[in-house]
Amino acid sequence: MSDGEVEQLNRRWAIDGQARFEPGGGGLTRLAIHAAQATAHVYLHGAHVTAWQPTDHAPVLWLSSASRFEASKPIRGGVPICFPWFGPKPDDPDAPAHGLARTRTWNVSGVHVTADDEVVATFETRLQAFILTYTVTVGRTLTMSLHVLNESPHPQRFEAALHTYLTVGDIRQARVTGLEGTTFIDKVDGGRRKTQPNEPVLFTQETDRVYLDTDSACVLHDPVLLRRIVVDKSGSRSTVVWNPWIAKAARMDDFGDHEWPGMCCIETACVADNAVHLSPGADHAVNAVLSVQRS
Ligand code: TA6
Repeated sequence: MSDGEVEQLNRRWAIDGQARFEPGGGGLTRLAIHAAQATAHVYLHGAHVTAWQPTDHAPVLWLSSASRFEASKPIRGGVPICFPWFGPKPDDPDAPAHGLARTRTWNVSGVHVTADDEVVATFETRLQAFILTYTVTVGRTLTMSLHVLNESPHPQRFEAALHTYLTVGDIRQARVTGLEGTTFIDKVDGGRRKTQPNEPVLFTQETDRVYLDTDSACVLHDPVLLRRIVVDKSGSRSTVVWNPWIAKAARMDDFGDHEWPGMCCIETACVADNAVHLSPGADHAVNAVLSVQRS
């Protein structure tokens, strides 16, 4: 985007001292938000939230130091939007993993400040049979809402995930609660379906699990940073938990070999058995709400 186009966005949408478009990584345009109680970055590339930091807390979202910032590549970290499929496309091995939404440039459709001094930014894009509207609300909590409208005359099925990367002091000492007793697809064990015991999710190896039929909020307990990150949700029946561990991190060229202990994905999703089916003209919203508590 040219300087002129960025300035045009600012003339239309900037809010003095609270929201302004600027060149970010790789020259890609981002919205820099300085709300009363938090800061954040959202790139037009993928409508990708890459940073959220409430006042008096360490950064909450994790971003790889090796991330690409290129139009053809997803940003590694933050909250990629996976849509309209999750993971590899079953009928097309050449299709990009996690769909098309995270590598396209979204349009800005609104920026405003609420009565509670939260900054709300809205982005839109048309993708296949769908109109997507993504609303990001920045304050002491971070709310991300992906609204999907089927604008076609035919029934449509989609998968979606707000693929949230969280910063953690040391994944080997962290635990995730909220999924006890839930069925999951274990992607590091041939996709076998298992049941989470009545205990937290602990991390001792590559962990890649799609938990199904769960409406529960999850809590990432971090005894190193002495905090809990709560991932609450609505409109989502799946939760994905992922850490690549040593070997997979080394295989990803946009993920630092030694970064894996510092991150944990807790993804707010509608995937596999929980994919969404929309009649013509119907809509659905997937909502994630992040908050941080000292522990
Ligand atoms: O959500 C976990 C996962 O599906 C893992 O299997 C891993 O592939 C991760 O997503 C990242 O996918 P990406 O295409 O962004 O490298």
